[in-house]
Amino acid sequence: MAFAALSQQEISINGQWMFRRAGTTDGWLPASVPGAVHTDLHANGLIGNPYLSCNNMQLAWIDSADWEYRKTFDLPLNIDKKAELELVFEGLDTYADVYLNGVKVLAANNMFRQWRVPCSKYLKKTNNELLVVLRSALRITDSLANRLPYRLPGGDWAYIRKAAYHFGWDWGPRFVTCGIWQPVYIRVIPKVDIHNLAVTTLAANPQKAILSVDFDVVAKHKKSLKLTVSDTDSGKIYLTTQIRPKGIVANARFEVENPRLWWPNGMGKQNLNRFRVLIHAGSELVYDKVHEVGIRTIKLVSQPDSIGQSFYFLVNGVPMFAKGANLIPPDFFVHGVSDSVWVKQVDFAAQSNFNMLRVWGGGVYAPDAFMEECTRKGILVWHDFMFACSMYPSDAAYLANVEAEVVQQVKRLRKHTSLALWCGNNEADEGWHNWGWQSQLGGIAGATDTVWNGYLKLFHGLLPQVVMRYDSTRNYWPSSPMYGWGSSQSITHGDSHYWGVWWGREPFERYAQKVPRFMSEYGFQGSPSESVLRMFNDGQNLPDSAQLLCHQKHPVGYQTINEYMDREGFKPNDLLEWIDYSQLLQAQGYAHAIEAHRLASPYCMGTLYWQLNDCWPVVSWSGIDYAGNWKRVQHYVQNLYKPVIAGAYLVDSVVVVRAVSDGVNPQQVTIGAQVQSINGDVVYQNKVFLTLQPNIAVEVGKIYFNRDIITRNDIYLKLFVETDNETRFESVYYFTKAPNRLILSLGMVQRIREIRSETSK
Ligand code: BMA
Repeated sequence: MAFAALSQQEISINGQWMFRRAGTTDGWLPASVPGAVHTDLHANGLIGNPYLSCNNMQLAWIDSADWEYRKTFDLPLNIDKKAELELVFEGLDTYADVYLNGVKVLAANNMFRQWRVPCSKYLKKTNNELLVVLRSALRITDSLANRLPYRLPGGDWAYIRKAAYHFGWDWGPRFVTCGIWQPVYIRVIPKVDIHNLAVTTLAANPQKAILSVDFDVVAKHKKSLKLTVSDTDSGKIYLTTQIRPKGIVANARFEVENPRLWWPNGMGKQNLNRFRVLIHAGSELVYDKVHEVGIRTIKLVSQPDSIGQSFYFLVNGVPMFAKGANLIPPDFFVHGVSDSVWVKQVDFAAQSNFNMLRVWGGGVYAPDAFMEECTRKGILVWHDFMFACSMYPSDAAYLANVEAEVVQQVKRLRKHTSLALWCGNNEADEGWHNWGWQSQLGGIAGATDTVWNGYLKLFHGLLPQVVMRYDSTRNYWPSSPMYGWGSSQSITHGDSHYWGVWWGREPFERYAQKVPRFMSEYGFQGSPSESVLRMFNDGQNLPDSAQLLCHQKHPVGYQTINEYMDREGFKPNDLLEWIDYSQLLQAQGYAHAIEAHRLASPYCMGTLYWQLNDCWPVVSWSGIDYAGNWKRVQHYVQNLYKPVIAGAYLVDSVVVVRAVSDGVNPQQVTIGAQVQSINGDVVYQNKVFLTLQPNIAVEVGKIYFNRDIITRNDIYLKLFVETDNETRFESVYYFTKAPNRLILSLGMVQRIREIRSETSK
């Protein structure tokens, strides 16, 4: 992952470095930059593969040591003697003291920041030595925590600016690793240095769009700049103007007549404009780059209404039902993955009919390559700032560090058409109000006020101010969810994470009763494919295999899966059946939820399940396992995220069929229902023709049965949707708890949701 593409004026210092444990006389060993100490130790054969067997439980010693990395390099011969140079680290994880030829030039303390150090005066032509001493983040965390009279509720990751998931999560191992995790290079500083140029849409309709060009400029002289924007393909010039930067920021506007608008996946085409942006200072060309930009407006509508508070996205003024999932880093050692691994996630999303991904706040900020692919594929990105499941410090030094980080990240990411929303954090507000955090602080005078005021300063002050200042076309949402799942407002106000299913052990049917305005998290674990399980299992069966336990990070993960299996009447005889049934169970759970959410639109306007991907081989909530295999659930999701779907509920002995279309225009459809036995006897069939209005779910009809039909385990109901004489969607339901095996073997099969009349929608 690279935050900036290297240009010719940059001298790469990546590749092979040397490393050793600091404070020892151990020999230097080869290391890779970008990299992490765990992967370097593994590459040298000093530890086992952290992802296999139970190795993840034995590597904690690495986290409490300091590590040093060294590289010698020459400057290229053709470098201008008078050139001003800077040393750039695109990312250091996390506490890094940097020495260039013996002089300390940097003390870094934030994994999410780029660091730039003027370095001409320290450099020689040949034999330069760069030394990076990485201090144990764990020990620093402890010393920072001990300065306060209380431990902040949540987790230790809060004290430092490092990916929270490194401290262990319920789907990931704990490696509080360190490393030079992003590219390093030396760069010639141009006389007029342009950064963070973004072309964004301020307003757009089919007749006209107003766009803004924003950039930072650091210049030795105060010459005004000439900015030109043209269309790369037609050559048409949209703008030529002289501008004077205000401080380091500059901007200008231009208009595009009859723009071809960009739409999310499923709502229209992802039209892109190729704007060539030129900047001249006097006669010198100082910037020349093509920006691929989709013209579109994006707005989060969250305002009081007759139900509570709405939550939906308007794209080009059209309401969008959001279909997608939450994304975690696609590899634990995220430095090690190329852009293609990030891009792959976007391909999965587009193939699964998504129009949105949420980049979850306990991971890392998304790389540009990921955002660009999202733009190309029509996937909007809900981007959390990197804060999750904790209260955070709010002293001046901490806030200044955060401010530098978020200004950089907002300025980097704002250029992407796919970026839809900035969200302050994951579940910190929920934790404070619902997880007993306040009582943890109860005994200490003034602590609850101090911690909550600190929260307000950060998430209701600093972060929205930065968004407003540098990316005012995106909305800011302070915390996801707005209310915890125990509170009644969670289904009437804003976004919701519903964990009553899984964490609360409630039945899948509960999803139908807990339909929120926008569901930004919910989920259920399912086994990865057999090949991934075999990567870490020594061949024994559940639950006795030590390896299987080391790759299940939820405290009662297996018990929970097995309890739900039991309820459904699934009785696996061996590991293979367990894999199969657990995947079926997971698929059914998500199907219940997605149908409930979609078939309740426009009350509910979004469904993002937890979680799309894994960062190592593990049993988790993901739809796609670490090796990229789709679990059964992902196929269900792909089906249920199609533009028009139908779904069935059992209300007493009556089957109620509902349907919805999320297209932009009214849609003529045929909805068919067929009830038959596995022997092929058709008990019932019917078709209904109707026009569906966008995002307005309707009842299509009712099917009345005798109880003796719906208690048969050899009977199933098939629904299908036709548009333009083609079948576009199908789903199959069975009625009983332990269905006939032949029914289970049908595609997209799930237990019909039974609901009592008073709770039906
Ligand atoms: C959600 C996430 C993660 C967690 C998941 C499953 O709330 O935000 O914190 O992994 O629950 O427990």
